[in-house]
Amino acid sequence: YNMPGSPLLSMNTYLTKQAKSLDEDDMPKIFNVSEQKNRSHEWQIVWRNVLAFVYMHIAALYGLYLIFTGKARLWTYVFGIIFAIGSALGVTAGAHRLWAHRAYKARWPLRLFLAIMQTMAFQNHIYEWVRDHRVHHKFSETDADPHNARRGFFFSHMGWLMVRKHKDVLEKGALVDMSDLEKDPIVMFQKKTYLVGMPLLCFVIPAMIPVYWWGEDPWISWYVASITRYTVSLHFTWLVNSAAHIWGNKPYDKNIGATDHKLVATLALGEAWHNYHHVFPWDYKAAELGNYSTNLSTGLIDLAAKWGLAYDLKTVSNEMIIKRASRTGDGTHPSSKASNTL
Ligand code: ST9
Ligand code: ZN
Ligand code: ZN
Repeated sequence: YNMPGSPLLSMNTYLTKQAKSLDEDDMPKIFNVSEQKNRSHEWQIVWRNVLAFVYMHIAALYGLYLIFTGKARLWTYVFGIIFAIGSALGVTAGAHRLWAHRAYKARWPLRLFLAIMQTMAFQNHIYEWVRDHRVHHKFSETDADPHNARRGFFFSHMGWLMVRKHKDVLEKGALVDMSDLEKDPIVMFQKKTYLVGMPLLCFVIPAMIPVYWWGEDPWISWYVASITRYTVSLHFTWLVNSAAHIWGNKPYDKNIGATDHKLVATLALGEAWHNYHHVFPWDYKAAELGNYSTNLSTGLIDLAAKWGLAYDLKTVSNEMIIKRASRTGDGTHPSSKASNTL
């Protein structure tokens, strides 16, 4: 019955072909994909960090309760806010714009000042912060991005700090040049002494100042000026990696994940004009729009430049910005017709 050309034979060949293609092509692919997925996106939880974050958040909720029920002294509030802003500037004007992006140059007294403030912020030492951040820019929203926003809000916000890094982060991260930081004695000194400097500057000293200077209760000082101040600052920072990679406008490049988010920009002292920043990372203002109220970090750098402590400030011409916005923007840039007619 199996005459060439008979329907049965063609059915046979069809089935064999199907089975073969499943065996040899599809099946291994299916297995590979899921295997790879499991291997690469597996959450290898680091319990030490999870426990630390759980303690921090319970303590910060208690601290917020102390704050909102008016249990702390007025000066403790003022001090907490000033300390939070100072430490944030060490991250934004220091680790971020100066060291990660080389958007301007700074004389050593300013570098020392920024390194001390960055230590107060405990967001890892400058060298580690910069390495992760350079990798974030270079391999944005891929597995090599340490806080890859494609893995969702929680992962990019804080989840990435509670699991082992994806192998691509380590492999591709190794390609990033860090030799400029290795030549900066202030950065290397901070790295070497971080395990002593950080706990003192981020937790012990800010808890002691209110006690010794205006007689704050040590218990309240610890929860308000240390833990809550630190936890809230971290969330404001983390929003740049989560919210400003998920929600907001894309005036300069609609094809990337990073967005301009005015509220987060204000809270993060100018660091969530993030669509702009990913397109023009060398601009010391990290923004085109907004002013000092939505970009306090630019205010500090401008002041330092006035005093001769910062120099070679890099920026981008209006012409270049408008050209780029009209070529790749989403139409929300002030120069675009779409937004003018809105
Ligand atoms: C924090 C950082 O919160 C926040 C950063 C935010 C960034 C925001 C950016 C936006 C702009 C700025 C906005 C500022 C706004 C401020 C406003 C505030 C009001 N490349 O890491 P390990 C290699 S920190 C190349 O241990 P594991 C390297 O060889 C919070 N290589 O990986 C390394 O060895 P070594 C407090 C890399 O084991 C080795 O791998 N800190 C790279 O997977 C091992 O590295 C914490 O919570 C790379 N990028 O562990 C601690 N990375 O270092 C969190 C690694 O010797 N960290 N390698 O050279 C950890 O516990 C661990 O890193 C881990 C991963 C568990 C997360
Ligand atoms: Zn980003
Ligand atoms: Zn950046």
